[in-house]
Amino acid sequence: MSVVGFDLGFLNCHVAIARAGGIETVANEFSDRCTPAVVSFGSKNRTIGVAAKNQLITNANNTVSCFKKFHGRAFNDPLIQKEKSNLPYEIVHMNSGGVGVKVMYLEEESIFSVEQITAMLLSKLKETAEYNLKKPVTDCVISVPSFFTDAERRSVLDAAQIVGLNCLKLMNDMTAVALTYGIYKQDLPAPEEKPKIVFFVDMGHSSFQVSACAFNKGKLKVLGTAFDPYLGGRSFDEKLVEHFCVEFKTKYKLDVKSKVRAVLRLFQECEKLKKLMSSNSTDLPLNIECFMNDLDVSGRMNRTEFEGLCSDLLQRLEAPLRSLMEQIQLHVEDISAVEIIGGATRIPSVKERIAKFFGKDVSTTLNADEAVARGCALQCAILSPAFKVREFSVTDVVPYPISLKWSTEADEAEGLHEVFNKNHAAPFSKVLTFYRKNPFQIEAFYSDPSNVPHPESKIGQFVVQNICAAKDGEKSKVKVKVRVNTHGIFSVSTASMVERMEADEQEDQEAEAKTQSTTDTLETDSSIQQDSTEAGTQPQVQTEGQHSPPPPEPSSGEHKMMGEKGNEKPPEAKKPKIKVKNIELNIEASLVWQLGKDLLNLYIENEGKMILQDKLEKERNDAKNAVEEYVYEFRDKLSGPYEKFVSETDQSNFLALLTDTENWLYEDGEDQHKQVYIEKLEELKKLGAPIQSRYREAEERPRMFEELGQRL
Ligand code: ATP
Ligand code: K
Ligand code: MG
Repeated sequence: MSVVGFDLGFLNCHVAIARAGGIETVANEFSDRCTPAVVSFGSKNRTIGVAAKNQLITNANNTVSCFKKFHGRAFNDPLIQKEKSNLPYEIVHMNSGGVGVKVMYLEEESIFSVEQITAMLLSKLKETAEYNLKKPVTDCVISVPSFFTDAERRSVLDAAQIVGLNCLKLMNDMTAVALTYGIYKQDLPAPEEKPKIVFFVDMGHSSFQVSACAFNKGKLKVLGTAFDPYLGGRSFDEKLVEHFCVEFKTKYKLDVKSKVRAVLRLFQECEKLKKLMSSNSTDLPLNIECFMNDLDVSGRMNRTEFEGLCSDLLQRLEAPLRSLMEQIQLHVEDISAVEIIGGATRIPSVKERIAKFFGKDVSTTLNADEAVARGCALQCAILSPAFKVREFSVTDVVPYPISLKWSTEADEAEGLHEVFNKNHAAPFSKVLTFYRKNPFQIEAFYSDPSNVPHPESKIGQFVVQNICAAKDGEKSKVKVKVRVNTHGIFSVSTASMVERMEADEQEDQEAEAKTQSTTDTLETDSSIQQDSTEAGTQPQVQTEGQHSPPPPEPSSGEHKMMGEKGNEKPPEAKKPKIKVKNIELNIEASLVWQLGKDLLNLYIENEGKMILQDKLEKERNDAKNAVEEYVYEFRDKLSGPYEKFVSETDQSNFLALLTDTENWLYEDGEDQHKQVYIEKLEELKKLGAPIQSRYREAEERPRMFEELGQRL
């Protein structure tokens, strides 16, 4: 069992692991705790993370970045079409309906779905975790923005599956941060006391998210979330890029946008400039050598000017903050702290705007870059039976109201019901009861599409199969369990048909014994029957949350909320002599987003091959580098410390061989199989080893005597 948390950022990813000492964020092979979300394709291998970022400009067409938002979206999605024009690589329409990238890989044109690209990134993050944990990693918790819809979440889960990660939970960014904040806090109010309310604000590269959380000892509950999914650090970079494009047009007559490479370089320089302005309010230069047409360009900017350029972006900070205040119906005075995280909250004016809104200073007690990954690792530790961690319960919310629509039998009107309202506790399940003679279909959708930042309001269709009329020809009672699961994904999880029949006393007792575990449900059944209408267009809803039930919802029409399972009245003593049998029903789901088993298996197989290819290429390169290093080392030493231990002829022959080998490395030996390099090295070592051992002997013998002499 591994305990690992991954912050899958738009720009920057972080890995946190649990070790004996607690939770820590760990570094990759470049000793960097931040791994860029970049995957680059070459003629022999892929590079991922830091090494790939270095190829953003030199191998622009085959270096994939900014792909997080492709998840769960169709190629013709307006967001995708907008992004497309700014990407240096080509994106394509996958047969599955989603987005893919087209790159040159192993000297062939190759297409990879966004799930595959994220899988590649995850494989690097997994490798970082494995390297630090010194064992294989499977179990993990992965972060997603709280505004991700089911389609996006499913797509990220598919990516995790491709690299063999068992994602125990897709955790909302902000909830992970809240967990990091709360779990070690000593001063939280007792469970029955008024909770401590904290706001969390995150501005990353691609989005702005806020959440409000209520903390008591041992638990946190998310009260609400709000966001601007298109406002992030890169929006500020874009403003600078626009500004300099205009400036360079007049100053140098350059059409920057006509050259992808130039735009990319300008973006990089503007990001650097933006960061510099965070700690510096004076005029700062922007210089790019050989920018276009061999021209060096330069410009300048200062913080005040920058704030002017970005005034509309700063304005946009307020809407999500206001929306959240309205959702939770609290006053600013009720908020104990406003904690900010995310790289872009380092922009002074962003911080100031947030502080101004709340009329109080914002706190930066959390590590702005690592809080998400740490929270994910903490959640993973809580979920893992193998790891001891403080008990802490986390209740998240449903970000968008979810409604169900179902087909009905001929004489009835179509049914409609909002099964999860906005900010309903999650994960959560509810049992709905229908009266049916035939299979029927339930459609799930987001009932307030205008507030969902995704063009698809459908979630999926679920056909409840194998339903037939009861023995007496009447409608059968069908219980359908719907849930928002731990990943924040909706599903119709199970369905059963309740078959009732008269039973004699003895049989009745037997039946009771057999259905002991479902007694509560039986009791509920009889009360539902009393309330049910003949038409049965409205189902009865019974909550079965993994958490305490939400505050009672206003019940409308025949819709009735029942208490949490286990809280219900004990079965009445006198029951009709009726035997009840639950028959499990098949549910056929067709989801808006689904890769499908075959494709997933193909991707798993291909990822395995690519990992192997990368490994082989690395070994080949290492073997080649070993030859090169040997050449350089011996050339230096043959004319230095080894000189005394080799005859003149041997020395000059060896030096000649070294020069030949060096030349070979740049010519015929440039691109050979690993074995060729290994043999080459052996050949050199045959000459080098005797010299080396003569040297060592001569060097070490006197030293040994010296040490011995000192001891005597
Ligand atoms: P997202 O949360 O949208 O998926 P992310 O998690 O990858 O993105 P972060 O790493 O939190 O994003 O933040 C990256 C952004 O923060 C970039 O736009 C970067 O330029 C910006 N940033 C980092 N440091 C500073 C700084 N000192 N001043 C201004 N901006 C900064
Ligand atoms: K991040
Ligand atoms: Mg982030």
